[in-house]
Amino acid sequence: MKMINHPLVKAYRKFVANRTPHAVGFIGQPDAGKSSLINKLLPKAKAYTGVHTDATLTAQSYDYPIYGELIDFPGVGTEEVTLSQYKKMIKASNISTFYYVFGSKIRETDMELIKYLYKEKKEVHFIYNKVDAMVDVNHDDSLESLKHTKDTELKVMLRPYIKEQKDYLFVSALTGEGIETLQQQLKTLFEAQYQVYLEQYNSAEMKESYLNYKVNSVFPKLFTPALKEVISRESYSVLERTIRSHFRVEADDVYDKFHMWPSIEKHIAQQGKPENTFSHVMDFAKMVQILRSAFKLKSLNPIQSVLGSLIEMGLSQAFPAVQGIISYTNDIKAVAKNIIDQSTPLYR
Ligand SMILES: Nc1nc2c(ncn2[C@@H]2O[C@H](COP(=O)(O)OP(=O)(O)O)[C@@H](O)[C@H]2O)c(=O)[nH]1
Ligand SMILES: [Mg+2]
Repeated sequence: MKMINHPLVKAYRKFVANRTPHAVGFIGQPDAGKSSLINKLLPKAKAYTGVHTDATLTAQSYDYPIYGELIDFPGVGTEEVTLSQYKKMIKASNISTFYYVFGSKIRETDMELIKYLYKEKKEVHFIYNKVDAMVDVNHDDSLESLKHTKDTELKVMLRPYIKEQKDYLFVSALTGEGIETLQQQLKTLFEAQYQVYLEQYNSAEMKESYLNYKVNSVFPKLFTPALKEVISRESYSVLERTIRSHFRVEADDVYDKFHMWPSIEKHIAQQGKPENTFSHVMDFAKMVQILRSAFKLKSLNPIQSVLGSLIEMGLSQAFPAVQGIISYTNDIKAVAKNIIDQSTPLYR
């Protein structure tokens, strides 16, 4: 079966990844070398480096081999991005693990943000970049003792807020020093995240939540002003196509599953002759209820007028049609579930 590259499978992989940890953020001081580090880690990445890079206001994402992403954030403590905007950006990103990159002394703004990261229960690691340029002006301290001084500075600054002992990873994006260690850490990190992704991918809850989301979001595409026309002409193939393509299910997939074509029309026919109706008010309420439970809708506001025009045409015709549409949607949902059940979580 061709489940590996099936568009539905690709979409589901993305859905799962977006709901599980799949990224590591590089944040920290402006000009510390965040973008340079990403370029060093991912030779194919072209993160923009240089003096004015921190005018970049948005975080940039770079694919990590096999699984995950490295996210290049703008610098902390610039005029372009205020601290509160920065916090919002972190919150919106949903990233659980960060590398905080330094290229010079810890500042008040750094501390503010680090405190925030811990408050938000983020995993934070520290990098001291440009270790190649770390020289003692008096030339009487060895590199080891300079590193020791930096580590001590970090520990002293963090002590009031963080119980764990935190050390710098000393690296240089220029000479490559420490990059292998960083790569090892990232590998371990992404492997752990990938395990979570695998479990989630195969969980019944995640599949159900994806399929329900699809059912919910196809609704506005079906209940458009054109629906009245479709129902009165009893030509449902447009709706069927809309539903299939929304689920990214192809005609062949449907045939494989049913060995016959399901159709809205067949569903309508199975329901038998509709009763004659007396009360439009009651029928309207019934239709709303059917739609509510079928689509788990919170608000029917956007389709009120569509429902209104269905009622106008006489419910005896609209009712079975709406139920036929719901049944067909459930058929396609079952086909989609079948495809996902047989698919592999292979990410990239
Ligand atoms: N000496 C030295 N310079 C570096 C290193 N990493 C980055 N730089 C330079 O520092 C400047 C800022 O780098 P960039 O990656 O844009 O920093 P960002 O603002 O944190 O993304 C650039 O001119 C880089 O060439 C390093 O490890 N050593
Ligand atoms: Mg940058």
